Amino acid sequence: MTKTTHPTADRPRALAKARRGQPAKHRGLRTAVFGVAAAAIAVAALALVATRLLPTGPVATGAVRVQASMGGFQPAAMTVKAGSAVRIELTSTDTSFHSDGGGWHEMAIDELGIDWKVGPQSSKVFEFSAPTTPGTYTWYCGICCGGRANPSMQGKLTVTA
Ligand SMILES: [Cu+2]
Repeated sequence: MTKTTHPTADRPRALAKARRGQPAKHRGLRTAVFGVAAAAIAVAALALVATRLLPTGPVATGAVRVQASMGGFQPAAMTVKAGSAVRIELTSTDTSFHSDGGGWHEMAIDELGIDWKVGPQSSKVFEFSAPTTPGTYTWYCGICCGGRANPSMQGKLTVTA
């Protein structure tokens, strides 16, 4: 026996080297995971902001844009001429993630037989003939936030002579 050094004598050094190498690798992984998470959060935040900015495109030809969200209607009042043809572009600016109504909103006027519904983050154009006699009507959304009883989910249609 001439060899005095055990074959695995330098094992601790190898282990130490491996341990030194490991954290760097894990740090890289952690950075990657954090980066992906941060990017996902940024995208989610942008999506939320985007829902507030919708819609950005031009309104449908000859239509009045009415935006509906959990906060109410915008505008919440409209004046039309008696007997006139009215086009309304109804838009829901809410996402489907809303637990109350799933982003759906409604514009209903019982007296005029109007009951229009629009899905999350979408627009739809509706047409109707204004009544021939002047008056005021209340429109409402019965889908979200307590439905018809909720004063913020209402609007006023004024029909003038
Ligand atoms: Cu609603």
